[in-house]
Amino acid sequence: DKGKVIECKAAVAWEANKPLVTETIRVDPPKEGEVRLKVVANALCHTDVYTLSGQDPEGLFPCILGHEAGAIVESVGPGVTSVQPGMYVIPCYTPQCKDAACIFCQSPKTNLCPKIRATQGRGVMPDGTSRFSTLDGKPIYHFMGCSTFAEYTVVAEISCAVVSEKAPLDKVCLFGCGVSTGLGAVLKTCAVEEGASVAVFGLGAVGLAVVQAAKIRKARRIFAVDTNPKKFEMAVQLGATDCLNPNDIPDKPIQQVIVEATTWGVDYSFDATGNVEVMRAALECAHRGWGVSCVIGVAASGKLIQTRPFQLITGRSWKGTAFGGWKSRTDVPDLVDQYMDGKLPIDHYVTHSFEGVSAINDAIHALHEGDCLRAVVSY
Ligand code: NAD
Ligand code: AHE
Ligand code: ZN
Repeated sequence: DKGKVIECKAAVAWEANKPLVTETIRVDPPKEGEVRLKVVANALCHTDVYTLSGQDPEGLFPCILGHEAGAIVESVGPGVTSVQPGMYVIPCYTPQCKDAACIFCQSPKTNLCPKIRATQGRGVMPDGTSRFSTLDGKPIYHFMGCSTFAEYTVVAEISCAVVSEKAPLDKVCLFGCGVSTGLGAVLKTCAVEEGASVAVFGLGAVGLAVVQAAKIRKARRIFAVDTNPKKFEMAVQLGATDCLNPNDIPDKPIQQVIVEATTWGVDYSFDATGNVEVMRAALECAHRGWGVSCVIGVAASGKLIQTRPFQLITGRSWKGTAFGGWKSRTDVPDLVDQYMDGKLPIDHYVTHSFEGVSAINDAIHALHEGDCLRAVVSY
């Protein structure tokens, strides 16, 4: 079907806070520098739910959400050289253009390639138009440069991480966002060292991947904090040494509990909740003199973080991570290879599996239920 419009099923978000509607849509062929993908499996990340809820200032409707997927290249547009039809790819919302003139791609300090960020945030492809439309010709917005709640999607070539064709896409799709992010926050953004103490707030797939990576780095003590105690079993399996439910300790701020348990606080802390009060607690439980706190969670529109500046004066620092700091096209294939070699297990994050695009609403329901880490929908 190269060069032709494809009609296929997609779960369309028509408006905020409404269930997705399964529609037959039209997917245009890829233009210059673009790639059309057959999406094989999609895992639901909390961020999709957040945008659907209407709290994302960049949330545009109608759109096709989804950004944690495994796919096969269907066809490529003019000028595309790094992927070919049939290749296995993970679409990455943080692209990597690798241009010699891209100071971000050339810097080892960041993964935040800005090449297509502006149009991505406006829900369109780099030429300012959409490849998705309804059967009666109304355009549908893209999302995070991925839009994987559709059987076929179009993404930029620079958003495609080529991975092993032996990889099970219904598992390695997790490397498209949450699991990579939690792992990278520890291994890359904070470069946690052996023997460090760590606290992680929020034990969804992102926070649990923080625990898993802290264990890989041989952290000495790993505090796992969640208001949902169902999450503690997996946290302990992955290496948490102390599980804390703030609701069990109503008379003391959770940061105080962690500081008292460690004398001066933890070397590294991570927010994986998106709650700005929790971000403050995470900063304030960091070690006097050198503690680093990393924001991973995405807060709702209009929310601000706060703390006493004294917390920073006395040596704590606040940082954040997007996609765990991984340079997507370089690093994601490596993560997949480590998984394939049995060195980086991730199957435990897949708690729910469904079939067909229309089951994405079931995945959303599962993520809300509280015992779901990742719900994977195979198309
Ligand atoms: P999730 O919904 O599966 O997990 C969130 C967890 O936080 C749940 O276990 C919940 O019980 C817990 N929680 C909620 N309120 C809490 C509180 N007050 N104290 C302690 N725990 C609390 O979500 P996820 O998919 O793991 O994503 C986590 C966050 O990370 C989301 O905000 C998501 O948008 C964000 N995210 C950011 C990036 C990035 O690159 N920065 C990437 C992926 C996801
Ligand atoms: N659109 C939001 C910001 C959303 C946000 O911060 N997204 C994270 C990724 S969440 C993945 O599940 C991120 O990495 N952002 C960096 C980027 O370039 O988007 C808003 O506030 O406008
Ligand atoms: Zn995500």
